Amino acid sequence: MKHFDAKLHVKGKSVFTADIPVPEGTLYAAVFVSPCAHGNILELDTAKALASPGVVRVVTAEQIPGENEIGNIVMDEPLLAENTVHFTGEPVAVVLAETRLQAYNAVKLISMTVQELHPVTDPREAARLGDFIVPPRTFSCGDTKKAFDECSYVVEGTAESGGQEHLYLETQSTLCVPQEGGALHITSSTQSPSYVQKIAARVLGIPIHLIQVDVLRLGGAFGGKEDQATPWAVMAALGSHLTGRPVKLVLTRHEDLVNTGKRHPYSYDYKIGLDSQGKILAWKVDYYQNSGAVSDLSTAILERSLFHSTGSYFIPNVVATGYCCRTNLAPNTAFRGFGGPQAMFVMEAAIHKAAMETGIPVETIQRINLLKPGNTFPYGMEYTANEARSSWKLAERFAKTDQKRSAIIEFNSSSRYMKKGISMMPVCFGISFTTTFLNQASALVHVYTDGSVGISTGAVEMGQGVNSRIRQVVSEVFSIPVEQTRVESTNTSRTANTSPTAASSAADMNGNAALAACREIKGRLLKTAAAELGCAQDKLNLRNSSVWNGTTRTDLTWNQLVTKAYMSRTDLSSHAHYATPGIYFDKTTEKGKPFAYHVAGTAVTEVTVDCLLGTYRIDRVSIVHHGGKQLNSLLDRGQVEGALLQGIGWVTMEQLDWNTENGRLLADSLATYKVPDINFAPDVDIVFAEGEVLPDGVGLKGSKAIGEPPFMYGIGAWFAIASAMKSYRPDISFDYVAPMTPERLLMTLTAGNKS
Ligand code: LUZ
Ligand code: MOS
Repeated sequence: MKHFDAKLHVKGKSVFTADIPVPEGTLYAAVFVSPCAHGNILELDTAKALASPGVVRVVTAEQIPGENEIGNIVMDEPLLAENTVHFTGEPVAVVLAETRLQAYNAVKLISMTVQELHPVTDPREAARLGDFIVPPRTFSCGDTKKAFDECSYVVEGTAESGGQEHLYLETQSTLCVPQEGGALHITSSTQSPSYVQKIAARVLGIPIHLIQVDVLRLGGAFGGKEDQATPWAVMAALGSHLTGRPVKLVLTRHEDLVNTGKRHPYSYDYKIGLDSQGKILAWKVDYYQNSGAVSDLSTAILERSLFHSTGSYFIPNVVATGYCCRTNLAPNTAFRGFGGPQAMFVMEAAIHKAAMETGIPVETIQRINLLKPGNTFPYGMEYTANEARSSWKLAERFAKTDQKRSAIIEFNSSSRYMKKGISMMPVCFGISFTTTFLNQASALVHVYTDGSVGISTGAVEMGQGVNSRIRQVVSEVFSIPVEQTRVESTNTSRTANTSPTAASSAADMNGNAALAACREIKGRLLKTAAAELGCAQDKLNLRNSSVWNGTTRTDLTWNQLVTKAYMSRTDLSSHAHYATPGIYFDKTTEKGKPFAYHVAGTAVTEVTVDCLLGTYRIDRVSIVHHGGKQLNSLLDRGQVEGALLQGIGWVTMEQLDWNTENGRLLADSLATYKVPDINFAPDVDIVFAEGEVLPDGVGLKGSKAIGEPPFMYGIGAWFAIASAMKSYRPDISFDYVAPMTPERLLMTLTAGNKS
């Protein structure tokens, strides 16, 4: 079954927020943002802007009727700056004008005098200054002190991984339309309609029920719209509230690049201890997270790093400490993997360095330390699957790694500058929001009198195909064609108190809620059928758009049954709630069972590096992915391929740099920020293997979450490139900095060259 939006997308008929026809009288918003990264506001002059053609109002912090606070976890985020600015691109004033051009022209007339202060861009500098968003947090198990003393090898080092721009095709967009009685209808390109609703209510000082947030679909999000759609939506709501007119706010690409946060860059210190065979006995790691100027989701992202501190490996003695370092960058935020990729990168870096220093092959250290059923993670949860090991073994067989390694040795021995490399990348990713209470969802299902079905859930369609999956499972329960079902827009008045569509869990949770609602309706329908047919209800079932009695088809069709039920005054609607069972976490001991399950798999990456030019080609990635029972193989393939390429981009070509003097983003356009395109994409071979059987009610009909885990297969590209570099220059030493851009590659290869 194909993604239902595919046809609309290729015809250009899909509707995004910016496409919605605006009501008469709509005002256009443009935002004046801080031009500098850190300073005290001495003077803000909006008079010229207000006097310019078409401008109706210029909104600044003091006009906010409720609280100037959009924080969700830590209350440190003003909607509009007051007195001080903390990052370039921080919103200061919102101009409302009759046309978009007039609004943008007026923004240029705003002047702000700032007494500039020193901007901090480096998380280690923030750490030295003690500027943390929350106190440091440590996960530990065993006795590392004692274990390091007993190790045959102890290897220490540092590493760094860069940020990443989400580059969703649709920039942050909102249309807010006032309703009677002070109510507002907000269409927002958000992953979190309920956050937009809650924060808008707080900023405006009105109850939540006056605000309805509606989301039809997003043009990509990747985490970039989990928290960071909120400010723009709330600015539009504020504009509507103050003027009584509809307000549309759509960021330009440049604004979106500069004003919104990205994946967190991390700096790392680590120490790894091994026995003489390569068994890892001890692991100590410090994460210096570059959180940006305000907290956003940084604390939750750091927490996910701590949960993934040992990657796919079992290590008995661990101390992992994380620091949320406050810097003067746009608030860094959720991005596919949510701190997991960072933790796995430094784990692999440490293993690689240990291999280089001990002479034990990298893949040996990796393989012998893979998780086994019965192993316990540092946070106290037991690993019950055998997937870390089985996917590794299958991947070796599937990709014929032995043959490939021999072929690479042969190729490299006869090729002077072109060198091939290969790596293995095991991934093990915990599924569930680590914030336990977020693991809930609800659905509202209506069966209409013609037998068609309307479904509302809290899930937001952002291209990942969650609506297709939900339609698929709903059509299965009723045993009707999928065309007879429809998923409505995500709307806070139909589905309330929703968790963000995030953590790879939206299909699992909202799909299960929809299933529960459908089963409820199905029960009522079968009761009607039993009365109608005069037979026992427990023998009846729905199959192929008809009622069946055991193995015989009755004359009662789905459509007739629905009509009969309606005529006998049966409720054809149902609301249901789903809460992921069995999860808990105790933050005082940092132990518990935070995840419903883990997703594991292994990728084999092959590359060719031109060691003279510094360029490389990712030739092929072969993946064995344990995804449970596949629900929709095309959607799964799309998610694995997309996530893989995004992961490869993160560790190879996507480089975000900031000017350390003034804190300004240098890669602020698509001329300077490069993402992988189809020409860069490797051949991808994927084997989907079922793996462990999930308990009932966990996962969606036996399938596992798939949005984020495959991102981390991309990390293998860094290490495959490293392996090619090493065969060009065996004495090389790596600094373990991602991304490995061609420039960095050349500089690494030529470091210490005397000639
Ligand atoms: N968002 C969130 C997430 O709020 N909590 C999480 O644990 C999470 N994990 C992955 C992606 N987004
Ligand atoms: Mo996310 S990183 O919004 O699942």
